[in-house]
Amino acid sequence: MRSMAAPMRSRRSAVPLRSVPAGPPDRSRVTRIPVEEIREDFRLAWVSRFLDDREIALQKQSRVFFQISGAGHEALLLGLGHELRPGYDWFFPYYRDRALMLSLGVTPEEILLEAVGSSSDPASGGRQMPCHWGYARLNVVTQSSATGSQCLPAVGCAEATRYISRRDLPGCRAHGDELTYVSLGDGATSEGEFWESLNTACTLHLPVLFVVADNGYAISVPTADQSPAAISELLGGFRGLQVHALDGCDYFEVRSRVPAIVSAVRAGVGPALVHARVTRPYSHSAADTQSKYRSREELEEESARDPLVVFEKAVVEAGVLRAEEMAALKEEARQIVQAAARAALAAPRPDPATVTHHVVALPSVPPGAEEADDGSGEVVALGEAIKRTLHEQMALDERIRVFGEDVADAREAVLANVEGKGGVFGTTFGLQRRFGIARCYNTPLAEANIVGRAVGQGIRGLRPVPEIQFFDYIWTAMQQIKTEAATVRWRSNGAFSCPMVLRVPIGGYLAGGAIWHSQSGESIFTHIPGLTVVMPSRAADAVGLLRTALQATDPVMFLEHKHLLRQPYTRDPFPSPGFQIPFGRGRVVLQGDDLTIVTWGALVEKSRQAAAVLQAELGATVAVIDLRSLLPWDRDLVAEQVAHTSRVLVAHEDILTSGFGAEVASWVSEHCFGDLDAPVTRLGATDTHVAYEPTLERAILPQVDDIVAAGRRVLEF
Ligand SMILES: Cc1ncc(C[n+]2csc(CCOP(=O)(O)OP(=O)(O)O)c2C)c(N)n1
Repeated sequence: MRSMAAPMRSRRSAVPLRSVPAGPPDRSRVTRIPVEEIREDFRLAWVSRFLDDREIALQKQSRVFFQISGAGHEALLLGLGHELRPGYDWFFPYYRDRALMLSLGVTPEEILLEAVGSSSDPASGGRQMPCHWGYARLNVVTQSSATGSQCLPAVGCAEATRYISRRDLPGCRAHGDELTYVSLGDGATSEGEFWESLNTACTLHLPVLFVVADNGYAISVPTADQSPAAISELLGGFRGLQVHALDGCDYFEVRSRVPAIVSAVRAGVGPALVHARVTRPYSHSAADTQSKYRSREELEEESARDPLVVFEKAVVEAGVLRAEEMAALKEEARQIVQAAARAALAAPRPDPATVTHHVVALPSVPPGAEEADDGSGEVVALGEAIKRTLHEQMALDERIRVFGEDVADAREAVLANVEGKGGVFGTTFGLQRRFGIARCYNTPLAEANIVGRAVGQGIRGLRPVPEIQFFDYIWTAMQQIKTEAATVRWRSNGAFSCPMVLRVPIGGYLAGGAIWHSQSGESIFTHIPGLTVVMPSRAADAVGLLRTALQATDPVMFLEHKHLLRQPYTRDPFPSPGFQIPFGRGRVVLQGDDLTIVTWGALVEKSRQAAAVLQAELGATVAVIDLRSLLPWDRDLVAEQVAHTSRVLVAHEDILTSGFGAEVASWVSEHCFGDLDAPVTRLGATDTHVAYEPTLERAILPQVDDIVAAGRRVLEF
């Protein structure tokens, strides 16, 4: 049965690698590196390895709750560290980048503080698993767990470098030759976000250093099962990308090859990708047992290439240090880790009362800002109001950049001779012409790319305004919205934040929009802590909310109802400059005594019409509340109205089941029960998708008659 246990031969052609050189060693590879650096890195390599060992031991004692190692990646990362500048370059690391963190100046104690979950852990204060790095002082950006999702924010960060370094912007800093480092495993190169990031890094010639640390596996899946060839071979068609394959187990090879690669990126030649073969001597994580899927022979073969073994052998064979000196360095590393573990174990644990800290920081709006409108502005509808506010705010704040599919006017070369596009709804019309292509630009047709790049720019202090062309196509950006943008502040315990105003045309009543252009679905996003979700239904609200959104330091989802953009009933005088609307503040559209309709978006106007019918038919006066802001939402206003009318109907365009009305209704039932004279009632679309043919669409989406019927039921209960 021996053949069954033998390691599978790789289907793909191997990247040529040198491990321990056969024959007489080339001494100069070693001797040209200052001996102090060799000592320091050998010691750090062992600090890294001993940190792994210590975490594994502590996990067995239930004093650490997860472990993922950096073992086998040390030589690559320490070699790279010499060319990278902490607090100057920007870092979007992978969880195996333990040795790089040490090289950049993270202390062993800081690393263990995250492993034990201490409140003193600078990366997350006990919120993230070990090895989810994040050190603001070093420009190491807080890391999520989603493999590959770091690549697009990294590209956005590099875009920010270019933009910021040419301007003097408040709160933003950049150096002309800084680079953005992003690393990932061979498995993560299968993620679409990686490819989307390469696309933009190459198109824009951005200073990004991609490092793929290829240890041959993604948990138990061999690299050969992930892709048809080694990543460095697959990338041949990426014009402008320098691709380098090297032996990441050989510290001296990394030291000799990386300087030229990095200086080309710094010089502005464009992005580079290093594909480094490394090893994985420990299992994927403490939850994995690699002997279940890797043969003994394979593991033995790999252990001969262990970078720590290769490092020592090269140094001793070159006669630079003696074996005893290497042993002493190793012993020093052991002591360093022991002391760090003692300190980390004695460090304070987080206070459970802090779990709700740093979810979101709502922007403060000056008192009276909502009344600060003299009504003298030109009367405009919702879409025009949004457009004018973008113009106004971009003129005031150079940190704002608008980007997405079709948002620009036209190619610069033809701009003088054409009208310009400015978005499929015309909302961004004229922004490129007025502010230039650096401030309003088109992106690839790739929603994750759009939002992910906004994440990186927001983290750098810019105020990105990405646009998703239609809500119906937002899903490929979901990982960037939910996993990245919304969690940045919380997962870093407040060390990082991610401002962005994500503008999203939404909703139906278009007669023909169908399933792919008419969906709602705001409740999916109101379920995401860290996001703010607003949905104005008229011009003044749009202006006031957009001005506030552009001052937020966390992501805001700004939902623009397509059907409302040009409706005359959304028109208002364009508000005076000081006018703003705080998040979480609803508006009384109609006063009434007998029933409160709580609504938002397109149903505000329909509810107003329904209220008139109910008054005419039943003599009932109906209050209509436009929430405007869904996350957070105005519980106080709703409670006040329910106390006054004792009857409430929650009406929305989104489908009924798990619509946001369910949240409002359940809150009212729980907190306003004593005020109610009738069951809290909900109205929404049928639990279907939105159809194309107009009579079908009418049957699906709530109409005025439906609101009247539901209102009547509540009133007559
Ligand atoms: C998007 C996503 N899918 C799945 C996982 C679970 N997961 C964590 S690590 C990992 C394998 C990653 O392999 P690779 O990128 O090769 O890195 P390595 O662990 O080998 O260094 C997987 C599947 C995840 N974290 N994120």
